[in-house]
Amino acid sequence: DHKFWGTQPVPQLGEEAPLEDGYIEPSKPPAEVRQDPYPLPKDFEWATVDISDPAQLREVYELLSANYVEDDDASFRFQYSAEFLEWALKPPGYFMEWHVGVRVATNKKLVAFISGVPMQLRVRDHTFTVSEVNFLCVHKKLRSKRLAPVLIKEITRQCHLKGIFQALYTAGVLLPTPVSTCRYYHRCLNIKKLVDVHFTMVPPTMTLARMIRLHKLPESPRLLSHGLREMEARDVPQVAELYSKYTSRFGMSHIMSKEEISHIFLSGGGEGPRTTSSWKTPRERQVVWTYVVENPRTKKVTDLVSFYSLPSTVMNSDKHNLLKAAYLFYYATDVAFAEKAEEDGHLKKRLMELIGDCLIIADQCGFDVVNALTLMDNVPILQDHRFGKGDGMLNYYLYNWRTAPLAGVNPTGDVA
Ligand code: YNC
Ligand code: MG
Repeated sequence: DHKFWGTQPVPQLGEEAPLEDGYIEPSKPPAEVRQDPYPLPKDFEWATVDISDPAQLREVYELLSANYVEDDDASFRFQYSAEFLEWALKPPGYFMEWHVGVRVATNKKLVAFISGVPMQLRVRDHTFTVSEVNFLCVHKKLRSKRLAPVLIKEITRQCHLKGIFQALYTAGVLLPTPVSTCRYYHRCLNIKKLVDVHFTMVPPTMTLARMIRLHKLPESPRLLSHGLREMEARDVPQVAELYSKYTSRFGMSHIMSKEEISHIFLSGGGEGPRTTSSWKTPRERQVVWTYVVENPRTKKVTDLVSFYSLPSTVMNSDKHNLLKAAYLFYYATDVAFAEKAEEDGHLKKRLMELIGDCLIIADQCGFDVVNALTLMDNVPILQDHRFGKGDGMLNYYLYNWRTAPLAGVNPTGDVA
């Protein structure tokens, strides 16, 4: 049983699907929101983390590098870069008060963290502002002391203080109650290294050489001749429209303003101007890679594809210490709106090309693996591009919002 989650405005496990979508508990007027922070165990104190201060950003980076999410066998641990954290935590309209830290009172060491950022979320036909809660982390030495519920209650209070009463979050663990569940898939690029670090293995019916051959990719993207290039600031209006139209096809989506489109697809660490027509600009500490296809004749942006960099620490290899992983992110194509595109297989064909080019670019940029989830239009593409089914699941949760489950995978991990 869930001593904490049982008290929260979330659907409880086993509850029947609601007849109507809506909140679970009503929003509170500002005067009724609790004004003082929740009490922490003695020796600890709350501290808003100022991510704009490089020293404090570094502290969050270090806390997460040593204590954040690991896979089931403790072989790999996410190693979000400081540039990634800054990109994720400072979208347009962010609140510093939603970057909540816990410090040791005596020496001020940062030992726990939780964050929220505001976003517009559409769930079926309702659109509302939510807090996207992420980076919940408690130092390994302070685990199982019920600190996590205090952090969650405090971020909730900070959201309420800004007039936000709904939230979106994801977790690998099963809690009451996912609105959708996705499985991770992995496209191996650097086979030799992935075998060395036991990320994958050579099947008994295969040799390493054959496995490498099977996963070999061309050296340059196929859609270059159709106008594939890096996204630039001038593309923002067209990308905003294409993104919004494409994602309206799904049951749940992030509604993005032009400012967010620009932040999400164009900012994020990368040094140097994005004004080149090349597709492979060497950039230090780049977080997100975004490409568009611009029809050379009409100058219309017809496609969008992106991925981000999220490396993992390799915990038990003496050959390698970092697994360089790219995660397939948003994409969109106007082929989806052509008549009968889906029936005639045009949509799948175009997505195969777009995602295929993503793999080629990630390979050329030195990534070891490309990861993707069973969401958007990914499912039929993954197998054909030699993605392998992973062990990891990602559950999506809504706080204080009821809706019937959204398409994803069933609990055994098979595509529904
Ligand atoms: C989790 N990931 O079930 P019950 S994902 C939420 N998300 O409560 P204790 C979690 N709840 O079951 P520990 C959770 N993991 O008794 C555990 N819980 O009701 C629940 N790991 O607390 C758990 N980061 O402090 C149980 O556990 C209670 O010391 C137990 O701390 C947990 O960022 C944790 O995986 C995860 O750092 C902090 O294990 C710790 O184990 C850790 O005794 C490694 O807690 C890193 C890690 C989680 C990544 C993520 C999303 C977080 C969402 C939080 C919920 C947000 C709700 C919306 C709030 C805003 C509302 C508005 C408006
Ligand atoms: Mg604890």
